[in-house]
Amino acid sequence: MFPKKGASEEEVLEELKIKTSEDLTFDSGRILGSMCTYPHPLAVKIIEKYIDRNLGDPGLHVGSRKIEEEAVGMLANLLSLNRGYGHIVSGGTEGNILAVRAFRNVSNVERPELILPESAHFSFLKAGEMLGVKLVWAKLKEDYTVNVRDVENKITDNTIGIIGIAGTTGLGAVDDIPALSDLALEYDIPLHVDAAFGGFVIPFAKELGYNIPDFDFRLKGVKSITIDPHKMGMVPIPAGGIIFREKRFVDAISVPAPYLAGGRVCQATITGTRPGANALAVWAMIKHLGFEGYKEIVRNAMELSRWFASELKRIPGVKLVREPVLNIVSFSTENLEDIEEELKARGWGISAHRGYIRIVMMPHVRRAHLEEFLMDLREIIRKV
Ligand code: 0PR
Repeated sequence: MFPKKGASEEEVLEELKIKTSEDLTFDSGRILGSMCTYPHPLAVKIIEKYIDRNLGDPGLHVGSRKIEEEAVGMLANLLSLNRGYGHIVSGGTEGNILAVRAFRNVSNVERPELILPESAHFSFLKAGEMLGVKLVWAKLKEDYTVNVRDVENKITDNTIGIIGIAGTTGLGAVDDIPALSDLALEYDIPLHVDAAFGGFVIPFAKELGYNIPDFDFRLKGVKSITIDPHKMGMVPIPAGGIIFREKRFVDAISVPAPYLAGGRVCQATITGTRPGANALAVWAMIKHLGFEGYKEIVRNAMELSRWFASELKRIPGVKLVREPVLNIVSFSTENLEDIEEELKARGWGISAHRGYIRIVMMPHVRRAHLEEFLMDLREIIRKV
């Protein structure tokens, strides 16, 4: 019911406190299956300070618009591109939708088709439905990366784009993007890389010596990349990123908004009014942490996931779905549903809906939390 009279601040805050006490919080160490984390304190400060900035009207907030451009530029650099075009958006979903929209709009195809791995995130289901693009699913290999030969077999005159994934949602697997890029160049079809999760992991992990295939704009067939600061980038929700290699892709999704303060303004994003503060926070975190800072975050996350995977392997009845590539470890057990239920009853924030339990070593996840989790898991497996 919409209240007739307002309550005091204290009353409102108290009611919220009670109602949100049901939420799991990141600092509890119980959230093990999420791709989000508690944002960096500097990013939180920035959100509060610049909460009123609206990138939907860039003529009003000229400084913020330039900062967004710089943030996009730095993300492009991280992804091996001198100059990129794009936006800080609401998340990986919007990034992926914009890429499919751009590919569809630059193509001249009546019945557009998109080829994507069976492991693709469900945001592409939304993209396909909203944009009238038929999704053509490519099979996976035994290691859960896309079967490039199957992708090739599915190319037709109607193919408007190919999707590769650098860090799949379920397993953190990285597709053979170099091979997909070759294919894309050979058939002259644009390749979009969904690095919503992997974008803030792979560049640092490679630098640390982990053997992960190239996935970024170094590969000439890659025309766009989704990279989310609100996952491993330590920035508050909402903060996604979409970077295009060429301006023509952004032009293809831009609509005029001429009455806005900037005059002759165009908008390419799905959202109109959108938070400037989050784009500023992306900029600030990159400036503050730098490559070295993110590398340390990724070093911990990667080392923790290797240790966790080796511990899991020692538990009878537990099977890793595959060796971890990034900081995601997924495993299955017998009677998985019963085990999931019991883990949840003990307060663990996990899910097993894909037929396995996915643990993401986000920055808030510590070894002590995982040790406690392993103890519970061993005990439950013995019982069930
Ligand atoms: N692409 C990939 C590879 C993803 O994993 C995700 C999200 C997206 C795109 C879409 O990103 P947005 O959710 O930012 O639009 N993957 C996470 C997942 O499904 C999202 C998530 C995050 C789920 C935190 C739960 C959670 O607690 O696992």
